[in-house]
Amino acid sequence: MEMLNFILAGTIEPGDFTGFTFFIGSVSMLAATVWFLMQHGQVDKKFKDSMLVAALITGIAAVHYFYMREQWVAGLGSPTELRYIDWILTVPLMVVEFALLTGVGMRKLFWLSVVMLVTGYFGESGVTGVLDAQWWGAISGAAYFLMAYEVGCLSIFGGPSGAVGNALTSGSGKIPEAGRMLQWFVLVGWAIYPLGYMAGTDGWYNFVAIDEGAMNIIYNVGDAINKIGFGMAVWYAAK
Ligand SMILES: *C/C=C(C)/C=C/C=C(C)/C=C/C1=C(C)CCCC1(C)C
Repeated sequence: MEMLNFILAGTIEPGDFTGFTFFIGSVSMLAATVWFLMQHGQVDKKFKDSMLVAALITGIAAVHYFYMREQWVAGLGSPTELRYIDWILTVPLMVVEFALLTGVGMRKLFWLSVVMLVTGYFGESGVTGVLDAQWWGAISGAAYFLMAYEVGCLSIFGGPSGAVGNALTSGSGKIPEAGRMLQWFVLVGWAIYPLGYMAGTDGWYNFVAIDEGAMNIIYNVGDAINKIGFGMAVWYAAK
């Protein structure tokens, strides 16, 4: 009963589509977590850590989504702090997924992800007052680009593959196939976030194209695709 109250507390007003996507986000993250944990028992030993990390990612997100929805339906606006706390925990765990799959060191990717998210938070929250959203966004975007390079996204188009990218797609079988999927997630799936950020914050274009409700919908869709999709790609390699 406690658990049910926790999940259902805070009524979503009719027509609050953003609130609805927070709700769907929390439930789908929870379902994915249960499923990844069940698959953990089925896969080969060397993939068990990967499935556990996949479950951790969606599990951490599920908890944050419950609270983010609470904040949103209470009329308290964008849950920016909870959002970035969720990301600063889950994105480095996605870096861990790369490392588990390839055995390649992940220090560089880890620090790039921290820079990407901390500067993104500064821009979106405006806490520093030092730079405008577009400049923090530009620094964050540079870190994102370097990450994409490092995991070999450019090699999709015949470009250089970077250290992690090399290890990810060399050889044959399911691991390089899954590696390619992960590269596509980073290239296309992760690009959803800077698009939402650019449309939802005041930038050099000097207008805010969408309201915070729409911005949160974009982030919520991005999270569902990337967090669940990442785990599915790893599961594909393990199966
Ligand atoms: C599960 C959460 C994930 C995969 C979050 C990823 C977030 C990003 C790739 C965010 C990137 C941003 C930029 C590249 C520039 C503008 C600021 C951010 C933080 C939205």
